[in-house]
Parts: sequence; C-alpha cells; structure tokens
Amino acid sequence: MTDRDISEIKELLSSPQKIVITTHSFPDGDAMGSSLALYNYLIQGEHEVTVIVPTRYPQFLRWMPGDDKVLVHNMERDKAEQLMSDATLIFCNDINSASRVGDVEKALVSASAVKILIDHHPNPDIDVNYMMSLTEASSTAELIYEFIDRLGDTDKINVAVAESIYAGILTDTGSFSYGSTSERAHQVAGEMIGRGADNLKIQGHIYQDNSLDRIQLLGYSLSEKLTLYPEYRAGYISLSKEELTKYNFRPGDTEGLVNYVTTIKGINFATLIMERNGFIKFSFRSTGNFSVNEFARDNFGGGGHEAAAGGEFSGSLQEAIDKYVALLPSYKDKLLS
Ligand SMILES: [Mn+2]
Repeated sequence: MTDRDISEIKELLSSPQKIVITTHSFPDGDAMGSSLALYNYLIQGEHEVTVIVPTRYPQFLRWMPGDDKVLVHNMERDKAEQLMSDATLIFCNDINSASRVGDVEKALVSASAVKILIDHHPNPDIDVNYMMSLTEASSTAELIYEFIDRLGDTDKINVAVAESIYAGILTDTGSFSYGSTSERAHQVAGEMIGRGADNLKIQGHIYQDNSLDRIQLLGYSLSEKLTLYPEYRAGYISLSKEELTKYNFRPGDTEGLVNYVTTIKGINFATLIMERNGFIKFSFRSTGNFSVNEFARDNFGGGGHEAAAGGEFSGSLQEAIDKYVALLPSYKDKLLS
C-alpha cells in the first residue's frame, strides 16, 4: 500500500461512509480480531459500520467489543446482502481470494463499493482498489495496527481496538509460538497491552473457557483417532460426524487440535480430517520446511500459509483418508527435507 493509497483512503474516510467489513468462512481469532479492531476504530468516525461474517464462529471469541453487532450472513442473508450492495467502502480482512468468504462471494464481487484488502496470506488473487498484503505479518490484526498507524490515528487505539488486535495476534501466532511470531508481533502486542488490553483476561477467554465436551473430544482424538506415519514424519486424526455429535461438537471445538500432533517428536506434518455437513474438511499444519499451503492447494482445492492451511474434499470420510494416505509417498522427499 503506497503513501498515495493511504492519502486517498484518508480522504475517503474524511466523509461519512457506509462501511462493511468482511472476512473468511469459519472465522478464527484473527478474522474476528482484525475485523472488530477495524470496526472499533472506524465507529469513532461518522460512518455506518457493519461486520459481516459468512458463518458463525466459536464461543471463545464472542467476548470482543462489538461482537453483539456482528451480522452472520447465513443467518441474516437478506440484510447482509442489502448492506453489501449499499456499501460505499468494503474491507476484506484475512483473505487472499473472494472465494474465501463463502456464500458472501457473489455479493462481494458485485458490490460497487471501493474495496480494501488487508491480509497476510500468500498470492492474493482478488479484485480490490487498495491492498495491504504482507506475508511477513504474523496476523491480519497486526496489519490493522499498521493500517491505523499509517493513517496517523494511533491515538484512536482505545481498549476495544487494542483487545481485538491483541486477540488476533495471540491466536494467529499460537500464543507467540509459530514461525510467524516476529519481533514486530511482540512489539504490537506489547503496545496493545500498553493501551489497555488485559492480556490475562484475553488468554482466559480464549484458552481457559473450554467445555468439558471439547476437552474430552481432544482426549478421545489423541488416544483413539491418531494415526502416525513416522517414515514420512506425518500423522493424522480423523473424526466422523457421529463422533463429533457424540461430543456435542460446536464450531471451534477442534481449533488447535491438529497442533498437538505436530508437537510429537519426529512428526512435522499434521492433518485433521473431519466430516462436516456434506463435505470433508482438512486442516494441515507443518513445523518443518514442508509447505502445507502447496499441499492443500494442489490436492484439496485449498490453501493458506506455508505452515497452516486448509482444504476440502467431496466424498466419504474414508475416501478422504485414503486419498491423503496415498499422497504421502510422492511427497516423501519434501516431507523429510
Ligand atoms: Mn490470519
């Protein structure tokens, strides 16, 4: 994003706008943190601002300031689509392609608003007017800070903005443990604490508020459903719909589950294969040099980051597992590199 882009955006924001902020399906902590940080910043001007998410998101993210104003597209479709078409300015957060917004894609693509992308995924492929796309950023939330900073508005980072940014950085770095955890990530997180974000309270909301079902699903997955392929430094957990139902699965309950597999000594490539409504969902993690972004893109119509990505498969759970297992030999060199 050039200085000229910034001054044009500043000019735009100097008069009241109808603003929509949107993000990817199955929003995670960074999707919600970055969107609500931007929301809490923008409502300090004379704008009408709405966050529209494609699908619901986990309970452990539902404490952020402004959460009660978020519109879920698949629950209030007509209202959401009207807002998209009336919008004068649309922010796309934490996505690198319009398809990542799921059912919101059509409304997003056809909207006549000025569009701004703020994201940290590789290879952005989306039609927008302005783009802040930096893969070296730990999170989109960190980029929301950079965006506000470049607009010269850091004095508008109140507690609501700071807590949302902190939550995005915290979750997208896996509590400051992933490779994306840069000096900058710590600096911005530290500044958010300085601006009033209560880091222990946020940790509590995100990591200390589990349902018993969620923890028991974690235990079951690790003790009964884990298959390892040490010769490929790989392993996967699969969960059927029946198993998820047994543990009263709710969105977010398997968040972080796949990361336990990468913590096993000698395992660098972890996969979670889950049966969802009408499709199979893959989550991939890598702690080595293996690019799960490439693996997801080339085999499961997905993508993400080098170290964390997702994909989908249509067919049965067993067919999905078979396809995954059959792929391992052809990736042996890359998996062992
Ligand atoms: Mn992110």
